[in-house]
Amino acid sequence: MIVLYHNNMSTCAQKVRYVLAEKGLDWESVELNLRKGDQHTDDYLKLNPAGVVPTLVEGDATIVESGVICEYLEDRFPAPRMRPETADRIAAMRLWIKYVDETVHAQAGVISTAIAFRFQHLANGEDAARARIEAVPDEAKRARMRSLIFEGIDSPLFPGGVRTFAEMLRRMEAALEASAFLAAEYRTIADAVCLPYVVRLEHLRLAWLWDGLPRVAGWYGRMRETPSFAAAFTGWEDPGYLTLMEARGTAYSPNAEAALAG
Ligand SMILES: N[C@@H](CCC(=O)N[C@@H](CS)C(=O)NCC(=O)O)C(=O)O
Repeated sequence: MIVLYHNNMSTCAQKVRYVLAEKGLDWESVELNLRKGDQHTDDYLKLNPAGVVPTLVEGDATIVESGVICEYLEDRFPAPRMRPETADRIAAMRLWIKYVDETVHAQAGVISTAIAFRFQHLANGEDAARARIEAVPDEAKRARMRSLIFEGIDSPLFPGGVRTFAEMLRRMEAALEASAFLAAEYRTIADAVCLPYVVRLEHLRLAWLWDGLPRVAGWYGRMRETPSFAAAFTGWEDPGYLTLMEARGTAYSPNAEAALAG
């Protein structure tokens, strides 16, 4: 049995849920409340020493890192195929996994927290928010959280976040010139790992970022129509998060535009 430790709105969990759905796999859900800090308990840190979701457990195998988990699933359950067939295209798929993990993912945290999630952190007062920040093991991450939670869209980190997404979408548009999906003529793990960030932009009312990028718009439409989309995304959406992102995203969309222009 596959057990997935995850969170309903986590982008990295969405990637893995999408691959699980594409492969038609049954799995058991263990949901962690990331706002309460479930990811920092001793038991969970034994599974995932970085204290993040997702973690996949299958028998004796414990697999961390969403991109690695997706490839593990591809190796264990090769049908339907989600890896290109030639070495150069497999390399292209892996570059997407590396790019979103190393560059895009942190910036999703930047824009989501600056625009919307900071209000959840601050809901119980500044002291509670500070305590939550200090529980994060990584020093650089703590510094980032302080700036984003207390300064919001005025954080010096915010413009770089918006620019990263403009660049990601430009790269996607270029890749989609060569093939219907990001690394092949069919959906691969490259599509699964990029999709959550495009969904997040839409939730934050930043879909205007792909105005003028018709291939991205077409790709997103096709990805949304797959049955796996409902299984990985809409079926898990938290209405409270969506309302918050919509309200704050609408209010701050002009600031994001200004950040991009500046
Ligand atoms: N590189 C990791 C990143 C995982 C990650 O940052 N997960 C986020 C949710 S999307 C998380 O657990 N955040 C909780 C925290 O940082 O305390 C992966 O791809 O699995």
